[in-house]
Amino acid sequence: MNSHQQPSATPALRWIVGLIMAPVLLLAMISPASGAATNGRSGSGAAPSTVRFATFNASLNRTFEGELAANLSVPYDGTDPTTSVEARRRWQAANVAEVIQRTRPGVLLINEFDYDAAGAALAGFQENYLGVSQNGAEPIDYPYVFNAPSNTGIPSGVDLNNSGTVGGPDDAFGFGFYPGQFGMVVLSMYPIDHGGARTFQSFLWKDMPGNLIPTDYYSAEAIDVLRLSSKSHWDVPIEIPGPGRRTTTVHFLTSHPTPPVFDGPEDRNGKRNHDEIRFWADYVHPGRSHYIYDDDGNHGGLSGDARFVIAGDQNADPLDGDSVAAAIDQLLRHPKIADPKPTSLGGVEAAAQGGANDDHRGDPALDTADFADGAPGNLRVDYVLPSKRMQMADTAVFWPPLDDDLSRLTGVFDFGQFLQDGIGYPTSDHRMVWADIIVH
Ligand SMILES: [Ca+2]
Ligand SMILES: [Ca+2]
Ligand SMILES: [Ca+2]
Repeated sequence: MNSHQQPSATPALRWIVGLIMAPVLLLAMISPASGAATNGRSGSGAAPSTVRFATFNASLNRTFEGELAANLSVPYDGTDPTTSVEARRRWQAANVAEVIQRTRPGVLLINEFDYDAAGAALAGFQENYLGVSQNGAEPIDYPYVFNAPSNTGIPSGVDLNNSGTVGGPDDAFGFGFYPGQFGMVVLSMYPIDHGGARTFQSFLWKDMPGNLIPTDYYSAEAIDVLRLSSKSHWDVPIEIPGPGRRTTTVHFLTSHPTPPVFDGPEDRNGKRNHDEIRFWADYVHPGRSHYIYDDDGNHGGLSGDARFVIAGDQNADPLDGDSVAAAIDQLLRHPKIADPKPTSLGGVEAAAQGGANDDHRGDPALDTADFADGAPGNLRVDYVLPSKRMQMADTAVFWPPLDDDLSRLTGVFDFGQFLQDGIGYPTSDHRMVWADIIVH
């Protein structure tokens, strides 16, 4: 399940139209390219001063509250994933864990991981999936986590979608059927400064100067309560130990802007997506961050010399898809932000799925998501973007070509299976993106 395709329980039919095209076009997949190169390398491959930062929309969201925690409460036992929904969901979680075990990020954002206040889903994932060898890969332990509430599924009490009634996923502060659906979590091998962490869950959209709120669409009552962040925006300070007693703080700036679709001519989601991306562009720029306040009421953004890495599914491609023009360029062309431009062989191969991909202007090597090929096609939407103060050693999108054994972890979309249980991929329609950053 991805952000372009809302949950199977949604009555909206728009996404189905796009998906109908997918299986036909996927059958036209070409034979894999030759070459031994793979981005499915194992081991961190990183020198001591280098830290692998990663983002992965892992599609670990479920239809009902508590379902993910129940799925993850026991390990996957190897049951044929075609025999039951439970087995299939545990198999998918095991595949997500294997991607993480093989890429071994030091600091990882997972998007689309349902939030529960007790942290039950996260604890189950750590103990029963990451902590268990998947297909011979080394188990992986993240002693430090950051987990906090998401606006998804929290009732706003206002008719946000102008349906004439109040309630349901479209009237929540962020689209979701229950609180925390499509949430996010940060996993780290390095200590997290929880006292210095900041969340921006309740920041109001109207408080961003020059915002794009479609004021002719929303009621005055709606504008008064609209939150900017569809999930949340977090500044999570990671303490990276260096030579001697030196420690370097890297601010891990995480979010998951709303998909710029599922709306009308007013483009309310496209405009919110644009401004959710803009939030970090302003936050890292001392001249532009004065208006920002966090959930504790503290104002401002990062200082000019702060080290940071922006991570997340931004739901915006620089050239293709439905986002507001130049939405992601706010980050990619920012004077303080570097674009590592990670690539994969699998993305190049998948462009042969045709349809919308044939008209894309973006280089498919940069794509990070295998979306429906009727629309929008495969896109670059997932990013790891370091501050220019830090050098980069290596970067990639985890999307092996089909002749690589690890392509079983990314696979090809199964439309029939998607209709049955919402899991049309071995892991996700998004791919993990990582960058090795030289911190010290
Ligand atoms: Ca409504
Ligand atoms: Ca596709
Ligand atoms: Ca593309």
